[in-house]
Amino acid sequence: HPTLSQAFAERAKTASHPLSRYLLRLMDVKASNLCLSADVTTARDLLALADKVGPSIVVLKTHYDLIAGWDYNPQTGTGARLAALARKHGFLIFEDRKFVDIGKTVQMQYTAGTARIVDWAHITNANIDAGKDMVRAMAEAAAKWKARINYGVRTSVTVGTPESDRFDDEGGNGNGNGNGNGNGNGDGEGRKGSIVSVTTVTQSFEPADPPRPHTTDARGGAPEVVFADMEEAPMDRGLLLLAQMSTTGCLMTAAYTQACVEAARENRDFVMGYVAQECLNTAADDTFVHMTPGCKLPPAGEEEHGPLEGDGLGQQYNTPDRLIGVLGTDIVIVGRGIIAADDPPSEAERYRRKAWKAYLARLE
Ligand code: 5IU
Repeated sequence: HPTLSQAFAERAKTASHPLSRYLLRLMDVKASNLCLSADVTTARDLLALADKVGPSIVVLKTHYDLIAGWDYNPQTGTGARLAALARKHGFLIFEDRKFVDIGKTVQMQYTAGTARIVDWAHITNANIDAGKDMVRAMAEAAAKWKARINYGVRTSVTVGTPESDRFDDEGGNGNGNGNGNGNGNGDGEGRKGSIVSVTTVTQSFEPADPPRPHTTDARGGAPEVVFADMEEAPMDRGLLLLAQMSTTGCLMTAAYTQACVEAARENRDFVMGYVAQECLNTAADDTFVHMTPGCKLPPAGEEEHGPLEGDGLGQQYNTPDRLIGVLGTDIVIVGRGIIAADDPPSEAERYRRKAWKAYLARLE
């Protein structure tokens, strides 16, 4: 397929999704096609790791639900702090949530509830076992979120202490953001369960304005320092379809994978691409991006002897060379290969160099 021999910088011009165009350009500027799977267990470790490894990666993959001490505050919480690190170092945040349910439920899980994933994760993913309509449901939810974040008027009602639940006038669909974090009436002084403040937040972004630095941290955005020539990340959200998994005995059939390809083509303005084990672009106008987990390198200095060992729990590994050069993925996702190393930042650099070399070799 043409995307296999095309430079990321070229694909950045033609990709159908605005966030893919941004990501491909970022990959070119940072010379990186590495995603860190930040599977650590505390919010403190997650933020420290993101800050240290940030320079080497273009995507940070999270599982917010395995993080102890995740702070849900939309202004100052873990999501907002990750988004600030994403701007500082230039990477996108990918919450590996693997949504799967009826359309209405995934809309609510994506935009509301505890974590309000859409607020801080540029990218998330979905398993489409429940049928293709749920992709459209998520696209709709993201579009609504974007309209609201850009020029909405919101009223948020803060109940109880800042840590307790919040609700708003839209039945839990709003952002709950703004200045209503229990201030105005004395931070945290309110009794649990009583209304301590009601704040109307009016935002004044013009719809036609080019993106610009935001005052709210929870939105993701462009790198501030390291890659000052990159414009602001577009205020878009993207979805990756879970087309194939890396595990032994994976039950996803070829028909399921093909349904993912069809769903992607039908939702080009929301679906950026796939989490898959090989390139799935086949039509001439497919511009999807592929990310692949199950990636490891043999220890530094050791030659590769045959297939890499799995983790004993179903995970199987391939080298960046094989995933990028032979199977045709774009971005490799590495977790324990980096996290369990003595020095994760330098190990991340080793993975970045290998994966980038494999990409350059593919262009020849
Ligand atoms: N992950 C996989 N395989 C998949 C999918 C997701 O391993 O097919 I979809 C996730 C699980 C974990 C990370 O968060 O990617 C891989 O971590 P390790 O590199 O530590 O195996």
